[in-house]
Amino acid sequence: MSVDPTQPAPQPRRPEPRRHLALTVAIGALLGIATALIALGIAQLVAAVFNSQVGGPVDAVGELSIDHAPAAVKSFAINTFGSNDKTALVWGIRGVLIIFAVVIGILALRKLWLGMVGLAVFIAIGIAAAESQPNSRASDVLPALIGGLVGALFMRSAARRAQHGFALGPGQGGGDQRVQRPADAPYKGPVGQNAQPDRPAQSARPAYADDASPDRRKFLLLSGATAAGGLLVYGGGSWLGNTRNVTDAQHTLRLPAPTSMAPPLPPGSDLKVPGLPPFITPNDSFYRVDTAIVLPEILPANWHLRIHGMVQREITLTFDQLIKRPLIEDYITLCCVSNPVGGPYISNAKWLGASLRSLLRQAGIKAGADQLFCRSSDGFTSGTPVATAMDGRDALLAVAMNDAALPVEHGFPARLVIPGLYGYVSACKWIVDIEVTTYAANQAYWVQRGWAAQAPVKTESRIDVPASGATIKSGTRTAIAGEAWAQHKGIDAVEVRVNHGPWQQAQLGAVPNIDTWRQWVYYWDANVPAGSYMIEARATDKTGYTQTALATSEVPNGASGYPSTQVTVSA
Ligand SMILES: Nc1nc2c(c(=O)[nH]1)N[C@H]1C(S)=C(S)[C@@H](COP(=O)(O)O)O[C@H]1N2
Ligand SMILES: [Mo]
Repeated sequence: MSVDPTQPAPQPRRPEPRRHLALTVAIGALLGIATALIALGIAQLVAAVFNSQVGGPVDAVGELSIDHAPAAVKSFAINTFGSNDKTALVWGIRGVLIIFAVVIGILALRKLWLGMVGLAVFIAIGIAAAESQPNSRASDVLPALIGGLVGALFMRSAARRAQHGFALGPGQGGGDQRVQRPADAPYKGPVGQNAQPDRPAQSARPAYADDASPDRRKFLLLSGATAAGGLLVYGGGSWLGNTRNVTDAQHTLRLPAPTSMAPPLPPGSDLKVPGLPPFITPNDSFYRVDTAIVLPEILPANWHLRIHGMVQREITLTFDQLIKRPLIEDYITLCCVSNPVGGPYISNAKWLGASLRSLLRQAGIKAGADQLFCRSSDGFTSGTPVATAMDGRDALLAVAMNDAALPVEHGFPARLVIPGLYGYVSACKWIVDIEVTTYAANQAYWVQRGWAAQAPVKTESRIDVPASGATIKSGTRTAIAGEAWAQHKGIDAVEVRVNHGPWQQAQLGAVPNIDTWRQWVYYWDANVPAGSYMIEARATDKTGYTQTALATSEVPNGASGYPSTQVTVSA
């Protein structure tokens, strides 16, 4: 190290050793943490770009420690942190890393090469951890290597700035190069004016609080910005890597054949009326409703479902265990309580999943429990009646939809689907926790916000064609068509009327079961004078109940009323 000519001669004595020590630790900590963050951030990003299956160095070290941890440590972690054991481990590793980063930063402040050696040790550990994984590839050296290199470059430039800016030069017994002034010498301001005589405090300022040198300011700015940038890149890299891994996991997931296969769709379930949506909604056009801003990206390997609360035996289910259970296939129509009459928040799919009832039986529900309080990984909750889950309908812990793994936006890797209940009380996506409890004890997300705790689907119908505002030539045979639904009751009839005339029976499509919507069509000859006409429909379910004419809004338990469409008949 060359002697800096701008620095005054070293002083023989440290006037404030404790303060000095604190400053060294603080600057060293900032230097070390900024180095670690930028190195780990870049490493995480590189891992994502190369689509590493090992992840960034923190994940790799985590895996390595899981693989080599003694059984006692493992069971301690699982018992203490439960299904959060991996999260706890990763945070533990991050904590240890930060401590070492601080040590390396302090070392680098004293002697840059010492800091570099410390950093090299970390790069080596990162590389060794990545390469020791069974699924590692040659390119898995790159994250730690490139991250470490960027960290080293930053550390070199920042350490120099710190040494100059704070006069904590190397090889001087730690910071004896601080600018010293006789304690009673009047301080001259930066533009050389005399200090105010009534401001003696200025002359008593500690030397290292002296007017900030450009180097010091640069060091603080550089380290702060680098630390913040490192965090951002780390977050972005983790997210990107996870997204890519989840997409891979979805595509490579091999689901066992169902034990109970859904029958093929009966002919005529699709009436093929132009303008009617298909009987089965393709996954990419299935309606989506949730509170997630950032979709949960959960790897099946990291997924657990915990069933606890008022049960005889608590259960923690892994994804592998879930798909090894007997799997049931069923066509189920899902709809949202906030669907207005005639609205789009309803879709129909073929689901594959394990029986929720059989899982709950295994756990053993205690007397008095009436609510399944389901929690998703992002904190959303839904409350399902125990009775509905247990009454024998196909209440499914679903893993697939229309022969494919669940799309991320529909709950990958697992969600609930229960015919007959609105989604917010039955269809928890990204489900990770079921607490068997009571309605008195727990209020779910939308219930806290004024929606009903109990929300069976209302018997309803929708008119899709003709579109509202359509013009029909008088005397033209016109298809009036749509869907009707009363999940787990089944649709028995749909009627149509024009301008409050007599109700006419519509033809019904075929259905595979009572859990789906049902298409219907009525052919209208339109033998009427030119003018404006209102077409309405109403459904009757298999319990004999006809949907009410009473129009209500969606809050608190679903909209009701006849769907209608207004058309013009031209001469
Ligand atoms: N985790 C989670 N699950 C959720 C929700 C949510 O916001 N978060 N919304 C519910 C509501 S209100 C409905 S209607 C259905 C919609 O499911 P879909 O998006 O797959 O159609 O999911 C239910 N499950
Ligand atoms: Mo909903």
